Amino acid sequence: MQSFLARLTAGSLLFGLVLITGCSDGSDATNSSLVDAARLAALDVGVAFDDGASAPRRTLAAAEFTSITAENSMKWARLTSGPDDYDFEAADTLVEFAEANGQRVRGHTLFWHRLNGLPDWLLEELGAASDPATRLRGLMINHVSTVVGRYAGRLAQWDVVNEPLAIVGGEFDPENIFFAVLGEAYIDLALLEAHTADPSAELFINETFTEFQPDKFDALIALARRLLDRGVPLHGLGLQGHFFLQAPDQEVLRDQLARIAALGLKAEITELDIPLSLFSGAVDPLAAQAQAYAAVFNACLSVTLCSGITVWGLDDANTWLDSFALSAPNAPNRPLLFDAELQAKPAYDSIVQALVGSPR
Ligand code: 9MR
Repeated sequence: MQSFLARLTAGSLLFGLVLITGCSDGSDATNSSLVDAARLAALDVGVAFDDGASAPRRTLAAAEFTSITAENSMKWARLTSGPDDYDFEAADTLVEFAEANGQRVRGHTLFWHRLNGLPDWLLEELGAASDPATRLRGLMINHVSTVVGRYAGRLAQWDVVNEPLAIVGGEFDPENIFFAVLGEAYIDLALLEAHTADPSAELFINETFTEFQPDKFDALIALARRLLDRGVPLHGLGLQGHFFLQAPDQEVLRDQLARIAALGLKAEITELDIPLSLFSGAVDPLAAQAQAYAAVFNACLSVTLCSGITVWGLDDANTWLDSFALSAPNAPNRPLLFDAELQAKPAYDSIVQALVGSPR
């Protein structure tokens, strides 16, 4: 009761502070209400970020978030120009940046076959191999031990496997080269090797477009269950949360997060963005976007094992949605918490309020 009262008091004070001071705008981001609210609710609030951003953006990312995900700099294709030619400069800089700011780091991602996640040389290697399965296993083991081993003890979580399932439906993606060569065993291998390389890191499978595809979500749960039944070290499932086709439904999301938690796994929303264009018919689109952001946070906050929410980008001037074929026609999509001038949007306030009013 006492700790509930203490939190209630702290929460009221913080809520008052937010109302009085308005939202943080990045120019005076040293006393972030979002970080305070996130800590109060015991939820990591993260941002996808990369080395090379401007100084004001670095200041904002440092001040406003408790967690950092490398948007691109830890992908296999970015790290390598050949099987053993690694360049860790950008990834190292990012990890050092987060550590200097006391932020958690999510590693993203070891095995992803889509877009620019896969190095060109990998396909050449497999094409030239007399036994592609053995070659692929060897390359995967080398990659995990090199990358996960390098950051062992420093990264809190890894998206070990990204998007194993087809975009639509509940089957494995036949174009997933790892699955095509090794079958589902590629996931076991990746998780087992990652656990060996860093026993303290929490290992995730990160999946996309499950939030409005019940069949695909069921397939993800079934996959997790099979892995757990086989004793494979899996600690969490990430739902990416790219809501550019449809706004989030709080109840559906809460149920999905609860089903992940029911397996004893952590759940995270790992790549959240919600374009403003979804609400173009609303009287106040920014307010509607804010409500949608709050719905995602409230869904997560009602599930104890939902441990983090990461937004996929810092500000509206830098979003993958503006160049992605399906969403580019709506550019500027304006899907994030800060606008192109780095001013906090109503969505920022709405998630602070959700965190402050959190039941936990
Ligand atoms: O936001 C990322 C973009 O800058 C890259 O060009 C793209 C290809 O590597 O990846 C984007 O991030 C993706 C993430 O790594 C995995 N889930 C889907 C994200 C959007 O494509």
